[in-house]
Amino acid sequence: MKKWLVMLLTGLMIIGLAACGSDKTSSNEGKDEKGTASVGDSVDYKIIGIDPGAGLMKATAKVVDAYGLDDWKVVEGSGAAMTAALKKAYAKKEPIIITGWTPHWMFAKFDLKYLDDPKGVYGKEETINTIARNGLKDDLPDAHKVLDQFNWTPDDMAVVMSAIQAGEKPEDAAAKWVEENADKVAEWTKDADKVSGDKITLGYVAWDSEIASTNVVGKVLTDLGYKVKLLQVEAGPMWTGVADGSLDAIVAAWLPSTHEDYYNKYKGKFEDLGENLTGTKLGLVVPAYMDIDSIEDLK
Ligand code: PBE
Repeated sequence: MKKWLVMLLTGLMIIGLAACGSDKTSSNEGKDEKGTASVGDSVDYKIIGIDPGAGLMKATAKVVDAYGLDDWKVVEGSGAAMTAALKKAYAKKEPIIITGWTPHWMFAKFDLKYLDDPKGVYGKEETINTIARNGLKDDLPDAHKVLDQFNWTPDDMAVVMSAIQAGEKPEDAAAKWVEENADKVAEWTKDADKVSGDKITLGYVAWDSEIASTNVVGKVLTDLGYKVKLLQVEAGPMWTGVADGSLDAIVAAWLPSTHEDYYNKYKGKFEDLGENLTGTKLGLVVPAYMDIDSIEDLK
């Protein structure tokens, strides 16, 4: 190469670098005092949410408000899209913030942490309740009895959830759990008589926790002789369905806060059969390798 060309190019490079450098120092937006990118920058100010009807999304909107996260966007999607995004980010050790809940298989599969919620916007530990349509007790008393007696633990649910996550069909994972937990199932079916082909429809949303529970209860009712239909719907229609009687029951009511709006809207139009699981949690969840601990760190 000609000497003058080398000099020209070198000169241009120096000017270019200087321009970049001055650009960096003049615009300090989104950088902390050390000059490193903020958490917000690193995830494009996005919180990966789930389906818009979920109580978790409503709670997260309140969180954004309460903590003044005005620059942030909660991305709508689904439980499956959220876990897919998490899986992808985790594999590359990239930062990601998701809306999460317990019980969920993701805590067994990935090393994750809940961000502290010092304002307590996500609320306290909740229960998952079973809700029956009005009149179910008279129409299908044995199913009603089973639904009323159904209760298990987050650990039980985790077994089914993890099997599904590992690739088993939900109905197969549920059948296996039912087979291996005959004593628990015997408690749920105590004093319930066999039927022959009575129809029952259970509604559920495609949240991993509810896919697991609904399939297990569906299997128990099938074994009792019911012709069971599991109907996947959105959260709003699930509550509307059990209130207007188009669904016979749901085992997916997160109370008292997550589904509070739905619960209050249809109060009197359904029968609350009480809790089937205790010890749930909602919140913002990040991989443990991220260097933040509190929702306040997002500000
Ligand atoms: N969830 C799982 C649901 C209830 C079950 C926490 C995503 C919700 O937010 O409504």
